[in-house]
Amino acid sequence: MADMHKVFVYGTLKRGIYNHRLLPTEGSGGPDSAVARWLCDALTIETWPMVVASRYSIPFMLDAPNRVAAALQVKGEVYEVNDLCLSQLDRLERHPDWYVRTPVKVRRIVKEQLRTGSAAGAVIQSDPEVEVIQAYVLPPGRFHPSLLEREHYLSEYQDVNSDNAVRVYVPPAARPT
Ligand code: PCA
Repeated sequence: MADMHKVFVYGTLKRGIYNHRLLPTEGSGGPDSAVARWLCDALTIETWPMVVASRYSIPFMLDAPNRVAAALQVKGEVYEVNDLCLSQLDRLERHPDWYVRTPVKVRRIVKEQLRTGSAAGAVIQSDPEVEVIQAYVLPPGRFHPSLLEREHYLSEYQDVNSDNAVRVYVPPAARPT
């Protein structure tokens, strides 16, 4: 069997969002086709400053875990992907020249109650087991240091159609060359 790799995604690769097409969970698999399998939703153990930045409104986890006062734990999804799928993700994120695929400590979310109605105030419960999974984060030196001085960071990236959407993501194909 081909090697499989676990990836934690927190931005436009999440289900329902633009780049999720690069995680073909319906794929038949095999060495010639990219295939991904959803394993769980997860929450980072550490706080990470997550911002939507650049003129293209791109989500970034900035590589400064547990170092920024207002940063939050980030919620995302864990997938198992084959070699071809991983190489397509690396190409999208321009790893290692832009984002860098970096080990991040996460915990599986086993249950989440909506913060509405009678369940108001309920919190995300997560599995005590910690796993170290690779995620695409932006290393120091590739972002302006002032991005670490914000008073608010995201804990969950949403696309423009959702309530806490910030700005509209501009996919690579729509950017001027
Ligand atoms: N794609 C990667 C990193 C940020 C982005 O938009 C992801 O979803 O995890």
